[in-house]
Amino acid sequence: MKQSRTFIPTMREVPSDADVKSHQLLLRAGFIRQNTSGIYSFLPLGKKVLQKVETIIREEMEAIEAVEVFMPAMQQAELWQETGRWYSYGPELFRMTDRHKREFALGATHEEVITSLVRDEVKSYKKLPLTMFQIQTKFRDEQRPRFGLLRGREFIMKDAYSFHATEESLDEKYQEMMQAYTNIFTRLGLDFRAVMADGGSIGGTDTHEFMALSDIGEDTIAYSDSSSYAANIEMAEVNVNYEKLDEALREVEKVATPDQKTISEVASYLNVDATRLIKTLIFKTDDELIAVLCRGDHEINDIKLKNVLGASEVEFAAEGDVTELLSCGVGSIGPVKLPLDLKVIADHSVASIVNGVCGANEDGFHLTNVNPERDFAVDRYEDLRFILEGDASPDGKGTIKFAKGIELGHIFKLGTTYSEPMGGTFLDENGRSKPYIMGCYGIGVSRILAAVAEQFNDEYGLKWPKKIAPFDVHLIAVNLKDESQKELADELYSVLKSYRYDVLYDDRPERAGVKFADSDLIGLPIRITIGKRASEGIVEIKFRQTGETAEWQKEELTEKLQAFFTAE
Ligand code: 9G3
Repeated sequence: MKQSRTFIPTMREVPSDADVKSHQLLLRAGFIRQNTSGIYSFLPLGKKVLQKVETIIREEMEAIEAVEVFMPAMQQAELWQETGRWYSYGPELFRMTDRHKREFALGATHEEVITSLVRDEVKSYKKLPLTMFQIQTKFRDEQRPRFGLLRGREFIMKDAYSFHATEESLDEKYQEMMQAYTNIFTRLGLDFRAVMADGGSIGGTDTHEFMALSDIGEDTIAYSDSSSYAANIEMAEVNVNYEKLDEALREVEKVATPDQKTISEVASYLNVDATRLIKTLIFKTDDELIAVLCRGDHEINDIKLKNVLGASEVEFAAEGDVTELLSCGVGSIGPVKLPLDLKVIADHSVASIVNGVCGANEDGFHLTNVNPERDFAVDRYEDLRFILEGDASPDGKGTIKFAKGIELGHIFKLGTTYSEPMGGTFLDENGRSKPYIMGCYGIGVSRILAAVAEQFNDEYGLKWPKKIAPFDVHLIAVNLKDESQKELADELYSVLKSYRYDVLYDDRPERAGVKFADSDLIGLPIRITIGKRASEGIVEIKFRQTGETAEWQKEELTEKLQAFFTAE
């Protein structure tokens, strides 16, 4: 492609509203443009990377017998009403009505649509398993779209859905998807981890996320420094043996702690370690208030709490509810003498506290020498806290470390979560009607561009991995007014095209400096510069990943390029 004939609007200055490197560079290098908040256009370079990413995904999906479909974005509300999600999802789900006032959801995902398709056609176990996928635009009215393609409101997803007659069949496909995803992210050249994750409101059992390691990632990964254990911190189990101090139990004492509300304030005021404090929080679950206890130096993991309670949502009780319940502020709550009908659930660590400190349920006072079971009852002990760096790894091997990650893939075992309410059933070999057992598998295709840009850049610009670079070669003629340069550049352009290289030929009447700066910004794997030694048939080579340069004879060009592009 001749650069003078395409649309690559590069920018020198850093766009003010772009706050992460990937967003700044994808804008500056002319890959994308923002239309409005969370909504982007892919310009020629961006579209070419998307196509190469989609090709790799299609190859790996087809390799595990997933067949491609394309479903509508417009989804009749009735389908979402069948699963109840029309009512459980709020403003994040774009909704609209047609000219006849019929209601629609703008596709945020396609579980309902694919299940409605399959239930009308697949009636027998003989037609199972069946896996279908699409690469299609999704719409989610995110509260705070940010970081460009990393969190948009209109984005491209590969979403796959599988239908099975048995759990074993789903387990098998789930493992195949794990491997296919591993192949995809490896071929993209990404530094990623597959981590155990939480199914969230999607339900189902097992679920894994594929995280591109990045300090700007919104997710935190807890991984072992000496095993393959890795989990999203949301669901990382804590499997620690808390040693109980061998101390004589002392009498509970009420002490004045004027204006000491936070854990660190009370700990320093009473000169006790935060590990001695019993943090007491009042949560509101679907239908009741509940007291939740953990050690002062720990944080309650609300996702674990939701799963342990089997609630659809849990949140901190409002200050007003707490004052009404306990006639004190949230900073003074303690587990002693709580209302008998208030359920008390505690993290395992609380059981090992001896002569602890807690709120007196009276503003300005705390209790010391408080001992679980002697001074307050706990209905159940559970794993309720966020794992911490330094904790023992739950698999018993090594210590936990944290890393930040960008979620690029998420796979779920859905079971019958959708087939049941939607009447998606088949007849098994005994003629009995059963709901499909399902799985679903997503990849954030447009988000991949940003993740790769986060992992492959330097102060000069982007550095695309060979397999997904928008072009293979950037061919630059320093001075097209110089006959020998023009001649050699045109010759090499047609030679390289004849060898099926994707060439971006910078034939613009621009100063060499501008061409070089744009070339570094755009970040194609290899740059071939035709300059002062053109008459000798010698060209300058620059490898973008390493910055290394070389001089090649034009005769050896294709052979050396072959070696470069076939090298792993
Ligand atoms: C919604 C809205 C946002 C959503 C969903 C529904 C996330 C929703 C989870 C999934 C699960 C899998 C198939 C591909 C892989 C992921 N955000 N999810 O269902 F209405 Cl507004 O999408 N779906």
